[in-house]
Amino acid sequence: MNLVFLGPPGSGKGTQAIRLAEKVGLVHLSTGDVLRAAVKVGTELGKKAEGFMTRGELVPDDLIICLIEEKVASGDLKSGFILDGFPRTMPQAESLTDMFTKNKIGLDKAILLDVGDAEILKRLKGRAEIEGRADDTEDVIKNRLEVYRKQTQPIEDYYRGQSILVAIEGEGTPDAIFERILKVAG
Ligand code: B4P
Repeated sequence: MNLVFLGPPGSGKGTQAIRLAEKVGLVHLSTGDVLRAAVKVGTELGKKAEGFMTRGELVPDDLIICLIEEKVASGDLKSGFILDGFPRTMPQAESLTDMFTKNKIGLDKAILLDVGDAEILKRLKGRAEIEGRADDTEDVIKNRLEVYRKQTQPIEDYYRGQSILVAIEGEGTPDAIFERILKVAG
């Protein structure tokens, strides 16, 4: 099974993708995790990405698309995957479709976690206290939500048009949400 997880920042994409990948044996690829690791180690990619991430903006498409192209070419995704945090712009979504067509990979579902802004602010402020992520301050969270609406939300319609979008109610306990996801992707 090949899946994409969509949803605003703090919607639980990472939380749920890790659980599902483990339960059904899929590769979990989070572009946010890859970027944070690159920033930590100080690679070229990390140096280029850091400022964008700290401001709550998206890292430029060419850098991210390159990263995913390498993954697809490596064959690591051959036995099923969850893409978490990619695509996030229409150019990324269209490039992904091209990459999949070239490599004869099918996308089964795009799972959208639906969560309201008040809940998102609450969750991310909670994470800031625990993990201290540089992009979890109130101003940056608001910017990330704005960026999501402008740049990422159009992707929902793109996958709806391909009849693979499945919207899941993303509020509730992590266990309750996981049960909802298992019903459509378990
Ligand atoms: P991400 O790492 O993808 O950050 P995110 O959108 O905040 O999602 P995350 O996975 O961390 O949070 P989750 O919803 O699981 O991206 C970070 C940055 O990297 C971006 O802003 C951008 O700059 C850059 N980037 C990444 N991908 C990119 C791309 N494709 N193109 C360009 N730039 C890119 O969970 C959040 C919190 O909620 C956690 O603390 C969790 O414990 C909590 N939570 C989860 N489920 C809950 C529940 N049911 N109830 C209560 N709390 C819950």
